[in-house]
Amino acid sequence: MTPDPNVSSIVPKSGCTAGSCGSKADQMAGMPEHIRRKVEDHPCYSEKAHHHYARMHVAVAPACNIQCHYCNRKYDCANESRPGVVSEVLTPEQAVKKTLAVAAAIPQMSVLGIAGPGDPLANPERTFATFRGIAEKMPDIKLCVSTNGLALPDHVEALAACNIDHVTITINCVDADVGAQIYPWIFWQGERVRGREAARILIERQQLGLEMLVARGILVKVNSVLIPGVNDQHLKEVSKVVKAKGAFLHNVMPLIAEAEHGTFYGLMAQRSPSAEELKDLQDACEGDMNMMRHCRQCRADAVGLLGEDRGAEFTLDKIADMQIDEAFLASAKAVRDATKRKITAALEEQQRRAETPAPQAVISFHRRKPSADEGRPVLMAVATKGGGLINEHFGHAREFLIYQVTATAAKLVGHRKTANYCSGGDTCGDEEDVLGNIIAALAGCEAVLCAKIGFEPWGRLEAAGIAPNGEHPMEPIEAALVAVWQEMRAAGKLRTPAPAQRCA
Ligand code: CLF
Ligand code: SF4
Repeated sequence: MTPDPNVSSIVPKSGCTAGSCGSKADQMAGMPEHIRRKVEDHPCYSEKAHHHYARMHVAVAPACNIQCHYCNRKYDCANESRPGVVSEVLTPEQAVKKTLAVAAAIPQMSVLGIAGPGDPLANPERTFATFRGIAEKMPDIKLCVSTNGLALPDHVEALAACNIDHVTITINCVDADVGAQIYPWIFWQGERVRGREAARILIERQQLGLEMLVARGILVKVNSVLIPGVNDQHLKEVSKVVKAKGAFLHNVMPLIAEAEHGTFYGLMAQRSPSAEELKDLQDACEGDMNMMRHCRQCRADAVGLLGEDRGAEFTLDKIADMQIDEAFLASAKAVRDATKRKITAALEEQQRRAETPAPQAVISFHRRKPSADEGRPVLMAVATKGGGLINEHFGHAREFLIYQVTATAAKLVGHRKTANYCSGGDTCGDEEDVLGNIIAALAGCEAVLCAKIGFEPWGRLEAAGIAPNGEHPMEPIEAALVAVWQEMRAAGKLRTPAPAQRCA
């Protein structure tokens, strides 16, 4: 099958163009208009969009047709969710009602995804009934699905008929010998198939499904779970193969294996990759493929911006009495449209500012030859609650975005989850040394930017060699990071080598 040239041509030849690796706005500049429209408000397919747009998942798909060694059936599909998380399974009718309620309350919501708790395409009636119900009531909401790929070729036509523009396939290998170490069995044509043959069939079906989707002009993201000692050496090859077949984006996610999750890998003490191993592999694949770095491995019933979970606000009992009629739908749509216009204007303004000529200090710095140390990239952490702004108090942050910053660009390279230091009340931190754990999580970073920060964390961060910075509240993240880099260089702080890198 021939890939749609419009899709494969937008996968960058190199992940880093013109030295501004993180700028997805630049990436979008070269995109065909119809592709740009597909990704500009999808929080997973566009790093820029993830600061502004929300997604929700509905857990309508309980069954699965394969077994992965990192999965325990008691929990959600670990191909897109953190293992150990359980979602309440909804009927398609309940799922449609919940989606209407969320889209009315969260006007930044642009995408409805089905990602579990089993495999959506192993539950085709429930999955497609949900998609049809939502498409009928809210045609402006993008529909998205994540699958292990075994049943995918059987459903490509139905996905296209539902106007589904975004499909994720979890592809952990393209070699059956590797696959046999990940998948003990699949359920195929009414029988349980085991071992290498199971992996061979699964890989064949995944690749066929990928080709069929690309031929239909559907954007494909490939998720891969990085399993040290099993597929870590192999994923670069996976990246090359799926790129050649026209996949749009590759998302390498770390294996999470804990004995208490009861998975095969958890029980046999298979280790997870370190943050540094994950980043190294993402960097290695980036030469060949457009890599996703902002995935939060969200749950099968996640609601909100990536990284936040507002699911508890929309349980079935809370939405049971909602009256949803034509007027309700029209007014929710009007609010969503207005929100999208606002976000688009804000992004255009950010882009305009980024394109204005660099200040004199930056120009003169580039004209004279900087020493290698002075020009080195710096890892910085950012506390944000969305909108692309530095707008979160240090003590309230539950995660920090990690950027690699140079003289002219800031590239998102990951995120680190932490407990929040001030959990309410008069006191911050506790005897478990929450602050110490946050500082440990920020190892390798040389600065942390936040809207505000208290005296105690300020002192301890400084003592740990991480410069606290509350001087850019409500400013756009990337511009503020570059400004801080310039300040550090001007102060001679970049003459010293970077601390031991333990990247996101
Ligand atoms: Fe959901 Fe997945 Fe669609 Fe996104 S999630 S079905 S593509 S709308 Fe996104 Fe969540 Fe990562 Fe998935 S952050 S786990 S990549
Ligand atoms: Fe579990 Fe998902 Fe794998 Fe099925 S595809 S076994 S639900 S991780």
